[in-house]
Amino acid sequence: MQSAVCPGSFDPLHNGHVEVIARAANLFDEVIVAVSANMHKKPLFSLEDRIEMAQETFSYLRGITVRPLQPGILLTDFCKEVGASAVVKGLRGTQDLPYEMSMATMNRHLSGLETVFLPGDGRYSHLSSTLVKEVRSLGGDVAEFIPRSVHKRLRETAG
Ligand code: COD
Repeated sequence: MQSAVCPGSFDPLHNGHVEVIARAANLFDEVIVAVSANMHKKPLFSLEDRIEMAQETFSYLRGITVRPLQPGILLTDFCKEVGASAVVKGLRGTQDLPYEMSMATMNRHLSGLETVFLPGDGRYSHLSSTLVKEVRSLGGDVAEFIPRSVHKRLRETAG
C-alpha cells in the first residue's frame, strides 16, 4: 500500500488545497492530510478547528485521513511514523518552486523522502490562505474559494 502525506498549515483550507489533495487521493492508496501546529504567526483558527474543517471537507472522499503535525516534529519523522513514502505538494506556479524545491531537497537529504509536485489547477492559482483571510476581513465574499465547512466557520469567527 502506497501512502502519501499532504502537509500544510491550512489556516484556512481553500479550494486550491482541496483540489490538489483530492488528486493525490487518486494517485495513492492512502493520503494523510497533516495539519501543522507550528506556525510562525498566530493562526486565525486553532489546530483543532483546522483539523475539524479538513475532516468535514474530506469526509466524502475515500482514502483521506486528517492528522495533526505537532510542533517540534520534522515532516520526515512524521512520514516515517505514518508509513508514508512520499509528500505531495501543489504548485501555484513558478513562484512556489524555489521554496518548495528547497524543502523537497532537504527532506530527501534528511531521510530519502520523495516529494511529488502536482501543478495546481489554474482556477485556483491566485488562492492562498493569507489572501482569503485578508479579503474576508475587509468584507469581501470568499464563498467560491473555500469549502462549505470553512465558510461556515469564517462567518462564525468574523461575524
Ligand atoms: N493551488 C495549489 N496548491 C496550493 C495552493 C494553490 N492555490 N495553495 C497552497 N498550495 C499547496 C502548496 O503545496 C503548499 O505547500 C500546501 O498547499 C500547503 O499550503 P499552506 O499555505 O497551508 O502550508 P504552509 O506553506 O504553511 O506549510 C508549510 C509546512 C507545514 C508544509 C512546512 O512548514 C513543513 O513541512 N513543516 C514541518 C516541519 C519540518 O519538517 N520543517 C522542515 C521542512 S524542510
